[in-house]
Amino acid sequence: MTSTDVPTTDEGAYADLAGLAAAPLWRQYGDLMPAQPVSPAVAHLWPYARLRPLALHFSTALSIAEAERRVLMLVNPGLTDPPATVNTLFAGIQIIMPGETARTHRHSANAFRFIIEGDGAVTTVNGERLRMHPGDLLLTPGWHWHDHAHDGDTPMMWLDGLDYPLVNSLHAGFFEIYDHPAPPPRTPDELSTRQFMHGRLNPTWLTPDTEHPKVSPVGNYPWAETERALAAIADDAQGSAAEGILLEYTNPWTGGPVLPTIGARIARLRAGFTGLPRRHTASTIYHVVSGSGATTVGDTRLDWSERDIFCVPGWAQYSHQVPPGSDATLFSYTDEPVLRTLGLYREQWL
Ligand code: 1HN
Repeated sequence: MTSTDVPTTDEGAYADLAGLAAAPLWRQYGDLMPAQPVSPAVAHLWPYARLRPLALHFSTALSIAEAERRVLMLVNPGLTDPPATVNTLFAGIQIIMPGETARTHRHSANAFRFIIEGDGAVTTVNGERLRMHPGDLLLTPGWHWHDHAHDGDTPMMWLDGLDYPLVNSLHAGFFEIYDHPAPPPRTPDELSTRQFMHGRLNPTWLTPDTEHPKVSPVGNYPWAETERALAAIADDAQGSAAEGILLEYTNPWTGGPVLPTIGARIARLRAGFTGLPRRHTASTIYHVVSGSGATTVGDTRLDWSERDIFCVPGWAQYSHQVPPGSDATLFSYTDEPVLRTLGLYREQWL
C-alpha cells in the first residue's frame, strides 16, 4: 500500500496505524489510566539464613575482580526483567572477605549500605575513609567515587540499597571505573560524620552543596548514635500507629531525607505491637535488625526474623505485628521522597 491509499476496512485501518508506529487509544485506555495503581511487584521475604551460606560459597568460588561487586540481588518475583526489588529500588547482599578490595567506581545511581555483620572493612567515598560496623548506615550518593577494602579477619556482609531501577527507567544511568591507583584520602577519616553527628549543631564554615541540596553531607550514620536516639525516647513517645517508634535519618542541612530518591528509617516496634493497616504509593524495603514478627501485605503474610529482608510494594495494604515478649527493630528504605517531590504521594488508612 502506498501512503495515499485509503483503507476500506477497520482491520486494514488498524494495520495501517500499526505500520505508522501509531495506536488507537480507545483500545488501551483502561490499562493506561487505571483507577488506582496496578503493580507487578509482589510482597516478598528473603531469609538471611538461606542467603548467608550462598554468599559464603561465592566468596571463595568467585574473585572480587571477576565480580566487580560480589552481590546477591534480591529480585522481586514480579520484577525480573530488568531485575529490581521494588518498582524503583534495589536490595542486595554484598560480601567482602579479609584482604579483598572492591575497586573504585562511580555511578549516577544513589546507593547506601546498611551493615549486617563483620568488622574491619572500610569504604572510601569521594576520598573520605569510613569504617563500617554492624548497624551503620553509609551513603554513596550518585556520582561519588567509592571502593571497599577489608583488613579485618571475618567475612563482612551488608545490605546494599540503590535506586538504579528508577535511574535506569529515566535513562539516566552512567557508570565509570577509576582506572588509576587509588588516590590518597582527601579528608581526615570519618570527618563528615564527626562534624554533623550531633544533628542540631552544624559547622558554620561549610555550606550546603547548592547543586545537590538533597544529598546529605554525612558519610556514616553510626549505629551507636542510632541506638542512642532510640534509647532516648524509650517508652515515652506514642510513635506511628503503623510503624511504631519510626525515626528518619536526615540530611542535616535540610532536615529532609538522606538522598534525593531514598528515605532511610529505623523503627522500634514494641513487644505486642499491632500496626494499623494502611497503604501508600511509596514502596518500602525492610531489613530486620533484631527481633521477629510478621507483616501482612494484602493476602500474604511475611513472617520475619533477625536479618531477613522483605518488601512492601506501593499501594499494597500492609500492617506489622510483633508478638509479646520482645521488641523488634526494623531498618527500612523507601522511594517516598520521589513521590513527594513529584506530588504523587498518597496514603490511606484502612
Ligand atoms: C554497586 O556498584 C555496589 O558499589 C553495590 O558496592 C551493589 C548493585 C547493583 C549495581 C551496582 C557497590 C550494586 C552495585
